[in-house]
Amino acid sequence: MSPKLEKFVDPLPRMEVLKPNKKTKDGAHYEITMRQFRSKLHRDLPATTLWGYNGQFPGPIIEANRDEPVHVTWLNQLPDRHLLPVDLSIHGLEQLPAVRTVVHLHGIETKPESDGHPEAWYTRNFQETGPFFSRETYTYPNYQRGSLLWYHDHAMGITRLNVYAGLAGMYILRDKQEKSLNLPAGDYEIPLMIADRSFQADGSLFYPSQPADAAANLPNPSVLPAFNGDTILVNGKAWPFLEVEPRKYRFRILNASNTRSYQLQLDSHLLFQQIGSDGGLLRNTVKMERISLQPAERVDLIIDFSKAAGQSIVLKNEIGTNEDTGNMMQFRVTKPLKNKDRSLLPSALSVIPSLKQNKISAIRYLKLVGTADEFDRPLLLLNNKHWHDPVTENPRLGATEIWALTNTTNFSHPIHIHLIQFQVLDHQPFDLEQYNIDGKIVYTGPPKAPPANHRGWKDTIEVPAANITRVIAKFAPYSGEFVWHCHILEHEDYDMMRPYVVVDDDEKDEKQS
Ligand SMILES: [Cu+2]
Repeated sequence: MSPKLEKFVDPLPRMEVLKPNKKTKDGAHYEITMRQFRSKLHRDLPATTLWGYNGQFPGPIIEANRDEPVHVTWLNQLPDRHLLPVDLSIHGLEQLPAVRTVVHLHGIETKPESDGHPEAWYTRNFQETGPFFSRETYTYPNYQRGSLLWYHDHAMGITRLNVYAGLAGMYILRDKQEKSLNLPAGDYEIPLMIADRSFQADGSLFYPSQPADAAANLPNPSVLPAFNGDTILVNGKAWPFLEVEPRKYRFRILNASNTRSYQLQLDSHLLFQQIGSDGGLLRNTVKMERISLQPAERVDLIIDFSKAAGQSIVLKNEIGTNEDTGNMMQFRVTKPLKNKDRSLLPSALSVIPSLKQNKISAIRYLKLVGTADEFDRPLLLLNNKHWHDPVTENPRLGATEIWALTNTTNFSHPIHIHLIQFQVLDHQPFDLEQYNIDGKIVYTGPPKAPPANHRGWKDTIEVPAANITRVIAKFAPYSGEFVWHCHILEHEDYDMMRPYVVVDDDEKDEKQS
C-alpha cells in the first residue's frame, strides 16, 4: 500500500510542448533522450526515481500539423539495470539485455521501420539491437486526421515495466478542420494523461515481483496477470487540482495506465461534451454523463464551467473501488474570467465516411483466449497463438476487412491494431458457459451498435467478456509487418500480442520475377 496522500494539494502540471531541434523542407526534426531522473509526484511523497523521455514524466508534447512530417531520433541513455523486477522466464528474456527500449507512436500511420516493432529494440547508445532494428530515426508522415496520439515504449516482454517506469508522452496532430471550429485553445486546451502507480514509503515506485498468491515454484520475478496501482496520477502528479475560469475548456484525456480502466464522471450537474475519440473529431458532439476509458483510449471533450463560478468539481472514477482510486483530480472555478469566451461548441464536427460501403475482402474470426503456462500462471493468447508463432493475419494493402474479436475470457480486453484506425460495427453477446463446454458460439442477444461516442475513428476498443466485437478497417497506406495486441500491458507482454502483415501484391510480384 502506498503512503496515505492528501488529495488536491498539488497544482496540475502542464506538459512542455517541445521545440524541434531543426526544421527542414522534409519536416521537423527532434532528438529525444530516455533518461533516469527523480521527480516529486506529490507534495508529501519523497522524490521518485523514474525513466522518462527527456527526463520528464509524462514526456514532452510533440505538436505537429497534418501533412508536415516529423522525424524523431529516440535516444536511449538509460542505466543498464532495470528499475523494476524483470521476469526472465518469458520470451527467452534471459538471453537479452535487461534494459531495452523501442518507441511506438500509438495511432500513427507510418511504415513498419518507424512503427516501433517490439523486436526492433535497442540498448543504451544503440550498443545492442534486436532482430527487427533498422534505423535510429523514425519518420511520422502525419498524412492523417488531426488527433491525440501518444508515444510509449513497446519493447518485447518488458513493455509493462518500461511504461510503468515512466516512458510515455503525448503527440498532438492538428488539422484545418479542427482549426476551423474555434474550439477552446491555448490556455484553455489542456491535455490530461491519467496513469495509476503505487509507491513505497521512500517514494520509489512499487511494482510487485510476483503475484500476491504466488505458488512456491513460480519464477521470481514473475509476470503478473494484471496490475492496478492505488494512486491516481494526472500529468504526473497524484490527485492534482486545476484552477479554471468560468468558461469552456477543452480536455484531451489519455488513459496511460497499465491495466486500470476508468469511468469518468463529474461530481456536479455538469456534463462532458465529447467531441473526439482515438482517431480525432466525431461527426457530432455527444453529451456524456460518464465516459469509459480503457488503457490507451483517448477522449477529447469540452467542459463548460461558465455557470459554475466559485465551485469545486471533482473528476471521479466511478468504477474506483475506494476513496483513492475513485478520485482523479479537482477543478476549482476560482479564476476570474480573463476575456469573454468566444470559443464555440459546434454540434457538427467532421465528416466520417462509413467503411461499410467498401468491398469487404475478408472477415476474420479472432479469439481472445485464456489458458495456463507450465507454472499454472494465466497465459492469455490471441487465436491460441504465441507472439513467436508465424503470422496468420495478412490483409492485402488497401483491402477492407472485418475483424470479429471473440472474447472467450471472463474479463474485458482493450484491443489495439497498429497502422490503422477502425470503425466499430457492433458488440454481440454469446453464451460463454456453452462455449466452454463444446466450443460453439451461441448468441444470447442481437448485435448492439456501439455507443454514440464510439462511432468515430478508433484504434483501441474494449472487447467485453463473452462478446464478439466487430471492427472494420482499411489496411493502408503502408505494407509490411505490424502488430495487434491487448493494451493491458501485463497481457500484451504475456502473450496477447501478434504480428500481422499487410501484403503488397505488386511488391510480391516484383520479388518473384
Ligand atoms: Cu487483455
